[in-house]
Amino acid sequence: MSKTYTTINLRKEQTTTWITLDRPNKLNAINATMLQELSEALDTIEKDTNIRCVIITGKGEKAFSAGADITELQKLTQKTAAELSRKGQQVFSQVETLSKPVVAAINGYALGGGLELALACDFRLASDHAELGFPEMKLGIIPGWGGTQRLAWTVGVAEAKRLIMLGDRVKAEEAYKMGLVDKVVSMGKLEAEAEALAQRLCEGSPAALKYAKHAINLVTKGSIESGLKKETDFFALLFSKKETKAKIESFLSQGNKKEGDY
Ligand code: CO8
Repeated sequence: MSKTYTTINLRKEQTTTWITLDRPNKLNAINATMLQELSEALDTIEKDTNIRCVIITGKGEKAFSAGADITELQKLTQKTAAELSRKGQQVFSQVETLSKPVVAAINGYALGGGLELALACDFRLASDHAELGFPEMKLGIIPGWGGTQRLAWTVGVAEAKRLIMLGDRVKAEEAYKMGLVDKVVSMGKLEAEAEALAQRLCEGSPAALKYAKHAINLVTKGSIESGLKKETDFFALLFSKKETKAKIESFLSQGNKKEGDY
């Protein structure tokens, strides 16, 4: 646990470890380094029997994570897009299959890859100013880190199509009503609520929690494995299209603040 990371930071509180996505100036956008560091941190946490629960959050009050780092997406080819899609899927599957419960404390925007990370967690608490969504459509792409599969499993196919195909962004209260988050609290209470949930989880037997999580997750298997492969194929394919590059470039040069303007 002594390793120093550059894009995340780890904080141990008794039996709970906090992982904070730590690129606040970029709204905690997930770049390749962050994916790698998350993977290494999760490996360390898996092996440490003193850690019984994990909480993932974002630095600052603005964003959990605004998604994949769009400046890195700009350079992708069909081949490297497939590699990055698989890498993100593998890291988020590490979250999903970690033998300890993982809580997402959503402290602001959870968009695109940020929401995909939150969806891989076992529990999602959101601050009341958080906004969640999949803006990929405006970039001419689709969620590539498990979002097409885990969103549909979490909120159903109809809502998944609305959020992904229309790019509708939902506020925390609406996310709660549709089952996308488990509880909404004020920003000031988010940390304490996440700690309290982690404490309750730490009261459970580690083995029982591990097997309960594993067994419940089996409900998604079969379809998720083939779905993840297809998601990578489709995601990468979009990087062979001129329109994808054009949309990403246009977003980066002009910004895109108008909702629903694809
Ligand atoms: N990537 C890189 N930088 C980002 C991102 C991002 N996703 N989001 C925000 N930033 C940066 C901005 O460029 C800005 O940087 P700077 O100050 O240096 O110009 C800084 O963060 C602050 O952002 P804004 O000034 O834009 O803040 P606003 O409050 O005006 O707007 C928004 C907040 C609405 C969240 C806006 O930042 C936004 O729309 N961000 C992009 C959200 C988005 O489209 N996310 C989806 C990305 S695609 C994705 O996640 C795909 C996942 C699967 C990948 C599979 C890989 C193969």
